[in-house]
Amino acid sequence: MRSPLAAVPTWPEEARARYRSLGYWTEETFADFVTERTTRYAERLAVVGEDAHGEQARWTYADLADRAERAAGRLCAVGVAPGDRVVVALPNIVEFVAVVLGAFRMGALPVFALATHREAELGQFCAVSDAAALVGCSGEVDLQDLHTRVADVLAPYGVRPPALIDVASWDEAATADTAIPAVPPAPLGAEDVAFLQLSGGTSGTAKLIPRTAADYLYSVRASADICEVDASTVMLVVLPVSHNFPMSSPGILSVLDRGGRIVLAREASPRTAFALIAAEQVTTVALVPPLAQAWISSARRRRPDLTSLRSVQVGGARLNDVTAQEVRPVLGARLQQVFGMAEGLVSYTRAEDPDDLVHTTQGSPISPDDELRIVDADDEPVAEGEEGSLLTRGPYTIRGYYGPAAISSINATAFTEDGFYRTGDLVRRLPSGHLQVTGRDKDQINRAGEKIATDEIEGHLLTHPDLLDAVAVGLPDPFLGEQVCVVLRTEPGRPAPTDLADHLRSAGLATYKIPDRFVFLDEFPRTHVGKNSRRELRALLATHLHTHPPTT
Ligand code: AMP
Ligand code: DBH
Repeated sequence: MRSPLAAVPTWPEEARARYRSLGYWTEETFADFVTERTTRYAERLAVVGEDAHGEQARWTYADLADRAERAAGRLCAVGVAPGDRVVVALPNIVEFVAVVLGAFRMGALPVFALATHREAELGQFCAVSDAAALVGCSGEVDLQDLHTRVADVLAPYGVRPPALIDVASWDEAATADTAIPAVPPAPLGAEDVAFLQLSGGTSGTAKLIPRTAADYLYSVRASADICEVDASTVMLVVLPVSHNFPMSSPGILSVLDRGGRIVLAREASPRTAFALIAAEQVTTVALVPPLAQAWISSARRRRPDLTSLRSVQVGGARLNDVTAQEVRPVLGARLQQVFGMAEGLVSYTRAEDPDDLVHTTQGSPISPDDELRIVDADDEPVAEGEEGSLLTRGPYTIRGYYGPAAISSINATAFTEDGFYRTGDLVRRLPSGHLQVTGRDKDQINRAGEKIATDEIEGHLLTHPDLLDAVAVGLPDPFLGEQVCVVLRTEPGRPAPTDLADHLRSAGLATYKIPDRFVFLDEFPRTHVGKNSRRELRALLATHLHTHPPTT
């Protein structure tokens, strides 16, 4: 038996009652959702993509129900019980959908990791969530070895290693699946925590985001309406499918809600994506800004057949106005900007918005009951139209991160006393109500839409014996948005170490976090405060590197 879910800061009863009475929160659980939709749309095609063996799969909703049922049985077979956490670290393969719906079906809670995460990240997620199982796919990664490394990370904390499930070992063709137990109904209610999503830029303690069926399915249904998802929707997924954006904004869940079709791509290159769009008559796709740029420049050269494409969503990082204007003429589809966060709030430009707002803003929130405050450093509202820090609360925005006791101090600063989430984003609100994301006041780097906590990289670097200090800064990059730059100081007279990327890799850090640049300075610019404020130092270093670009 694993420990029960720790207590989670949640919406006060008054807010819950209001969200229910407004019809936002319903009694539908994810288990209900799986059963009802796969029955309702049984004959329709649900998921197209590669399976764990690299074979093409095409599953109807009935097939999906069957695969989910088997996945649930396989979870039970390794000892996963309802309420247990299951860390899912799969690439964009059809088994991802089966495992997640299977977990929902039996009431286990997926923890949405990435296939690119390694033991440093997976170990944290397992430790914080006390995960009963880790689901991966061997092939690109030696899963047994990774599992051993995760167990090594967990041992000092006295956390039992999770059971390992390798979806590549599943033999779905075998008829003798008698070893798979029958699955009892899931015991979760709609307002119980149903899964844990990751917060970008997870630092010292992994911040896991507890979402319920009531709050999440509200955002999914409302997103489906706003984004006009219906049975004719064919959604291509090129971003890592476990990210909140392709999951829910409107994402694969709204496609399943409406009986549309999901097309999973294992990689996001224009060549692969364009072929899939033509072959599967894809109608919509979600991209991060660097991918939008890459697609546009490739489409100009190749002139692919993208006639089926109706809308292209871009989000995860700020899209520049020039790229925004090129989407329709070059890709032949409507642009929709999406500004969202796994903690909740999602903002969309709407089909009826005038072009200039679609090109220059990140839209307006999903819900009339999303409460937004744009404040200064003292939490006082700024004048209308001015830039300020965005705080938000509402029917699908969490009131606290999940975790053992250590998380409560994080929650005390990440949320206001009256339950507003401090997004860490600087925004301005136009008279039309549209938001523009103008910057950030959190210690995070947004590299091509992947969020990276500066202190995570710094912490791992500082374990290197030759380094005295390390500060990670995001430097503007025309393609990535930001690149990861670390500024380092060694003992005077000591040579600069050359093995830092290897050092980080062997610490078990995902490759996307490995810095793009290592810059050595004899001295760091001084901050005004006597004590080192890392935030101030980071700002100074970013300015310094701007005016003295590194030559390396
Ligand atoms: P996470 O908390 O990891 O889900 O990441 C959400 C963060 O991504 C937001 O708080 C923003 O900082 C950033 N983000 C998402 N979409 C956009 C966008 N369209 N423009 C600018 N930043 C964005
Ligand atoms: O970046 C994100 O996390 C994000 C972007 C767009 C998100 O969580 C979302 C939409 O729901």
